[in-house]
Amino acid sequence: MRPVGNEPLSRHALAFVLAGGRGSRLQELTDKRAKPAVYFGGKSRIIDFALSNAVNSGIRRIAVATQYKAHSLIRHLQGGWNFFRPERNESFDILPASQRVSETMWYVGTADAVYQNIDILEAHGTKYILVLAGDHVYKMDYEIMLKQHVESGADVTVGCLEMPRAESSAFGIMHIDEHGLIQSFLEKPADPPPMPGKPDKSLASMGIYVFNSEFLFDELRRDAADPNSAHDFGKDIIPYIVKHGRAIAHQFNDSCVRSGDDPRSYWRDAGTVDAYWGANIDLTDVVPELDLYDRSWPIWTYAEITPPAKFVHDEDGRRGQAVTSLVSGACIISGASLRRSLLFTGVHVNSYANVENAVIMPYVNVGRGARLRNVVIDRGVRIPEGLVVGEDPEFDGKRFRTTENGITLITQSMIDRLGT
Ligand code: ADQ
Ligand code: ADP
Repeated sequence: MRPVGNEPLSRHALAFVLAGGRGSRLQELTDKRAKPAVYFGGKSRIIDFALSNAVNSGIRRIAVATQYKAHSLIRHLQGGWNFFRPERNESFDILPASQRVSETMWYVGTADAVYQNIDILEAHGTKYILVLAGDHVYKMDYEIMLKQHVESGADVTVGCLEMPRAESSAFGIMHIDEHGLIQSFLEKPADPPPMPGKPDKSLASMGIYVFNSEFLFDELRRDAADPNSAHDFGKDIIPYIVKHGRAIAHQFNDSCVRSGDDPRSYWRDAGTVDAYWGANIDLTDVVPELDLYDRSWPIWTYAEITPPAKFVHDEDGRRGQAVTSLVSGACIISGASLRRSLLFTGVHVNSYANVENAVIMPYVNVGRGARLRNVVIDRGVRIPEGLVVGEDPEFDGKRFRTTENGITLITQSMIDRLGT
């Protein structure tokens, strides 16, 4: 298929979403699930943002590579993302690492995850392939990036953003010239080089790339034959193209969002417990930076059919109430008080409980009289009656996982250990 006339380029692109990584800085939140499957924003999982961006940008062919603890992720994808129709030239492929090439190999690195599926990608025959990371929360119109890629004649176009230098050593860091040509690329440097004239900033790769498909296949085959390669985009493929070809930066900013109801750009890694808590709690702001209510850029997801959230008095007449909070379907707040909190589906909060600055995943039960502050609570946890968290950091640290910023992560196995 070749683009004709003014047809959007997205119709000639396939989005290949890398969703196999653990995201170990999220600690126990990724013990049972990959980072892309971690819950975010009350109704969604992290991967829904990259997938929604793809669909909202007009892309109708998507492949998702999974590896680490993929069960929860695969069930989510099958439940919520199965609406593509082959008869309309649409497709949605879930590609678990399945030893398709050799009998002994899982996906070695991110490039290998694409390489092992080349035959499937060739069969789709799209002119462009957009490689995406499934583990960031952001809104971005990929059509704008595809356009730049085609107009600049780049071999690869790399999405990037300015980031505080102090936070950028977990990223690929680049230098570009005045035309956006990438002149150097360092994968996760211990001491990230600053941007010219901006000593506190570095230009970081978002881990998203646009390639012409044929060029990508050639590069992957070259890389696969290289015994010294880790078969990773950030470590191998991108640095090689920077040296031997034309790698061009696509800078993420407000102009990468189609001006709809909400023309502001938003991007978060949400890769640590602190960042994860912060990004979720920010949604309770009166005007949050990430507008989930923007109907011009909906975040699609698998949503259970649930009854409405319910707020009731308890038997003593105490009000069940929530202020500055997001409360999802099937939650019941009975004689308890919530402030600045985000509740996913099916959370029950019982009488005399007091909850503040809390991110609470689906189907948690908060027992009577519990006082919880500055917490992230994993799915299905049963908080015992009267538990107090967030008032004595030292004591919290002994029983749960507390972060530098004083956020406490609570999982069911930590609760189970309390009794012993
Ligand atoms: P990292 O984020 O550290 O750096 P990586 O761990 O390779 O890169 O993860 C990238 C994406 O691939 C994630 O979405 C992850 O879930 C997925 N993934 C990891 N291993 C996989 C595997 N074996 N199979 C399938 N999917 C896998 C990269 C780049 C940096 C860039 C950052 C931006 O290398 O240059 O700055 O992304 O976050
Ligand atoms: P998480 O990301 O929290 O692991 P899952 O989507 O895997 O979320 O769902 C978690 C819970 O769903 C499990 O603890 C289990 O009780 C239930 N569950 C697990 N497998 C299935 C299944 N095949 N069908 C329905 N429910 C399931």
